[in-house]
Amino acid sequence: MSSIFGARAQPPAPVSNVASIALQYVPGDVRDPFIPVEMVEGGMLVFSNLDPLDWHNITSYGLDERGDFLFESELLGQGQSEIIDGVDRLSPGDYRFHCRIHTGMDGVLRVMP
Ligand SMILES: [Cu+2]
Repeated sequence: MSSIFGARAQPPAPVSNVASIALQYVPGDVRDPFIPVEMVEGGMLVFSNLDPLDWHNITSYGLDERGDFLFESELLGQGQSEIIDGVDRLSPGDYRFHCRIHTGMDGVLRVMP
């Protein structure tokens, strides 16, 4: 079937979002009430820092076979957003992550098949 995008077009990757607000990830923070960040395998995840007071990022606890982080964002200031590198390569499962500069900012990303 042809489309306006042409025969070789891929459907757009589903986009999920996670924000940081008041030193917590929303959603995804490990504290009660725990609601993981959910994304579809192969999709995109956008991180937005909505915290007026601090810079934040997202870094996986897990490492790949080369010793690199499975996924990581840049450090973002207030109002900045970024597509997180590496999440599109994750297999289904739960992945813990944290902020590089704030101990206690911990979250979980859930990749769904
Ligand atoms: Cu932080």
